[in-house]
Amino acid sequence: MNNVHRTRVSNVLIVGSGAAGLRAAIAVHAAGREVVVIGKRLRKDAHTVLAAGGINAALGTVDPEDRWQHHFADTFVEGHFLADPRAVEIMTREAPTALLELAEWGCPFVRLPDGRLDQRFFGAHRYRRTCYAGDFTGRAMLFTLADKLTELGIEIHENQYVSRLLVREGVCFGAIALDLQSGDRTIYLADAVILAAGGHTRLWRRSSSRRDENTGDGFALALRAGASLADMEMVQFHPTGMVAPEEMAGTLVTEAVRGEGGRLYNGHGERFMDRYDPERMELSARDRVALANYTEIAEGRAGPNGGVFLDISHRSKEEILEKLPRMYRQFMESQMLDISRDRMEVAPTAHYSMGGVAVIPDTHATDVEGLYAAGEIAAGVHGANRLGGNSLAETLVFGRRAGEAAAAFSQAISAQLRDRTAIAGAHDELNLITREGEELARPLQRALRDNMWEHCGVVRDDGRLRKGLDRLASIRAAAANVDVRPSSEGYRDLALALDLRGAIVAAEATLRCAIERRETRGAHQRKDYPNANPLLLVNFVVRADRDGNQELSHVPVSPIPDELKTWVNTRKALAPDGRLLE
Ligand code: FUM
Repeated sequence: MNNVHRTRVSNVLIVGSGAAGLRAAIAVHAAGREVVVIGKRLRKDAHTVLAAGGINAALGTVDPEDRWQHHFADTFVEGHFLADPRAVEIMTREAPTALLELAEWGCPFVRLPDGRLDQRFFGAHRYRRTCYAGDFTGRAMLFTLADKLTELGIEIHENQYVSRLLVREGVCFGAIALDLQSGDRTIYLADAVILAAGGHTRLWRRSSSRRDENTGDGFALALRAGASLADMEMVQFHPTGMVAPEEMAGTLVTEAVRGEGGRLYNGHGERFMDRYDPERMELSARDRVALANYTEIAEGRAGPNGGVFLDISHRSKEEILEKLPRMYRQFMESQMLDISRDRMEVAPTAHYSMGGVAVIPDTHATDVEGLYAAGEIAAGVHGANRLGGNSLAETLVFGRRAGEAAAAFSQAISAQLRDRTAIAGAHDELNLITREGEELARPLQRALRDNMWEHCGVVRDDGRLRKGLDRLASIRAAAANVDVRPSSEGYRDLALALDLRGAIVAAEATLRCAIERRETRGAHQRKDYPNANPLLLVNFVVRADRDGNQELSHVPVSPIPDELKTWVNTRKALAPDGRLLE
């Protein structure tokens, strides 16, 4: 049996090299603790690079009436009251400072002629509060953060696949990682670990994530370590993903297109949003626009490739090239389509995990001592529907907070005990999974993605969800017999098998929560329960027992502070459904 490994010790280990992980690393360093970041991909190629349209902060540069309390109210109301109010408060209060700090570090956000940061509209925001760098905002942010890490001398280890977090008597003390090129194993020992490993939206056939990212492995790692997951049914479908060519289907068409005036039409040439939200039209909330697009398609008013049309051709080519350069290139390169002249065909695509690892809002500590979570992997901020631009704000604000909390934890403990049995167990698992088998991981991953798309998509019902769970059981049985061998492609086979295992765990939690939430709320559209149920103002929580069996419970949503109720009620009055707070 192979138990050979290197050891790397630091005060804090960060799993994930996207914006949340890197911002956390800077905070740990600032607190005077040593930190190492490990990521599955290359240094500047985490999922954050795909975040396009912008990052929200109530700076009030374009609309001076804006306040963080308005941002709070927009986020909380459009999240259908399911978010943790404290988490929303922290994010909206601290986003301006976090964003200005990044601008100071050199992030090339677009500026007004007077030098202040420009802000554009995004869906369901009352004011223009989305700062941006063209339509490649995430990439600009990630590059700025990565350069800052270089300046500070913080190490990022690339191509590291974490197969297990190491836990001793309920305390996390590191992780085992496999180098995807060489197969070398490293035991990363740390006083505290921050998971910033993304979500699980690659588990749907149409997804805005790339191959082998956002596969739910972070959720599985956390659950197995003893943490709990919350609101896993809350998966955001972005209204506008590409539909063609087939290999690009699901790729994001940024909301910034609608922010810059883009209009939606169905295959009959009707501008249909006036039937769904006549006030806000294309700048309605994501859940509503996604459902509108889905409905137009499902009721037979689609275009030739099964989508609806997004049109920005009324803007000049110069404006499009300035504000939406990536979109221009994306359609030109893939379809030879000039979006300054022709309409884009689009359809909903799985985009963001709004549920995830349950954390304490202030510190982003999980239920496991020494384990923190930040970014898309963490639950709490978005409730049942995320506002576009809030994810990048979340990465900066809670990346910093998790980093500070993990550093403080590291400072406070007097000793960190390792557990040789836990380390040996992590090796055994990798050894056992490497063997000949009858199945291949890729086709099973595809089957899982089809299953989630068909049975747990934009619109759901009990029958379909249960079928999804049954189908998942057969995929799980087949996955036990997957062929895993080191190949010329490095240790891809092993990573695929591990990804599949994680994906099955994340999919099960999602299906179980989706079955249990017998109501329609935000992105969770139940055909058989078409209304919101006030009794279900709860967060569903998933835990796993020693054998991995998932158990579901629920807890009431935390109450909203009195001083924020008026802001929420004022905002609520602008959106017709739902209730005013007492
Ligand atoms: O459409 C977009 O640019 C996505 C932004 C977001 O999800 O925050």
